[in-house]
Amino acid sequence: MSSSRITCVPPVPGCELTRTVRPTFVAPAPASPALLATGLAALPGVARRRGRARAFAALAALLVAGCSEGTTEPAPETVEPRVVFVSNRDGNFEVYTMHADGTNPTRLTSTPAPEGRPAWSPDGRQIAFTSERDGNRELYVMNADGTGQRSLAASPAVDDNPSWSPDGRRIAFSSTRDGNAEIYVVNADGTGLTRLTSHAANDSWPVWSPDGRRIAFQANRDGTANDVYVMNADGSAVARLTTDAAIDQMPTWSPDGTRIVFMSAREGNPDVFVMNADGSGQTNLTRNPAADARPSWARNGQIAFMSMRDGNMEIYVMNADGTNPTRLTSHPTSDDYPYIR
Ligand SMILES: [Ca+2]
Ligand SMILES: [Ca+2]
Ligand SMILES: [Ca+2]
Ligand SMILES: [Ca+2]
Repeated sequence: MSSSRITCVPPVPGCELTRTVRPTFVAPAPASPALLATGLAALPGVARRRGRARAFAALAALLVAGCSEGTTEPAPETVEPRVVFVSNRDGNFEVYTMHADGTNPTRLTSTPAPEGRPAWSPDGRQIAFTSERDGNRELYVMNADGTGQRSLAASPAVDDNPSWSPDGRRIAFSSTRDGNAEIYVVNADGTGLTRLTSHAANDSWPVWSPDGRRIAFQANRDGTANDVYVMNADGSAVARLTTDAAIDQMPTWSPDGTRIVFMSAREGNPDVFVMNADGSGQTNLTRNPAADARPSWARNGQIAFMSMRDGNMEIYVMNADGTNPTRLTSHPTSDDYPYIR
């Protein structure tokens, strides 16, 4: 348990309060009677003159309208679960969450259609994912507990690979709505659709850098196999980061933005590689004869990925230098697309 400060804009005497943050934070906790009483004591004369009921209402309004979280500290974030993934263990592909040690797998979707490619919002309160429940692949967003599922920027084309901007306001994704896969950005409320790329090759798998200034992606612009590219968040200044003839794809940034982890088949089978954000220092982290793919880099430095090394698709975590790979799932069906935060 920890506490955080709530401050006021503009400053109001007595409005600064201390609140307890629960291990799993979903929404701001309602002020307790004790908290309200504490606050009332700081409002001179209110309770005496206007009566207890009206004073409580006044303080409640003050807490909503006058107080703003995050003016001195970031808003509280969800602690657990930290891994969202896709599995067909219940008959077809659905989105699940689990704790970072693999415990407490929880199914969030339940449709006859395939769901895929889940991505945490930066504050951990929402999950973007894809679903084919309306007949073709669309973007969806839901709360972290699976409630409130809604589609976003739907089109008859294939819409895929959502990635949140670090401020949580926008989602980058790929879509074939203009003829071949291009990268788009849309506001999290579905407005403001903007196309970022315009190239005859397939541009997909966009991932926002932690500082919000760049987007890494995969494309086959310079050959038949994908390579990893990076561009400014407005689509300008595209730069190629990998040049191997084999497939290089599925990039994800390190939490500090200095490195990019990706999948490459350059050593004969899919492995998880890491490189500096400028493309230098490309290094194989897995070196396993089975397929290793779809890495995701957690804030604590661990890298989650999918591997076939134990006979079917399972989810693993390892240290950022590739040491101590640890299996999180153990199920004969496919467990894939881990996104760890
Ligand atoms: Ca499904
Ligand atoms: Ca679609
Ligand atoms: Ca491998
Ligand atoms: Ca499995």
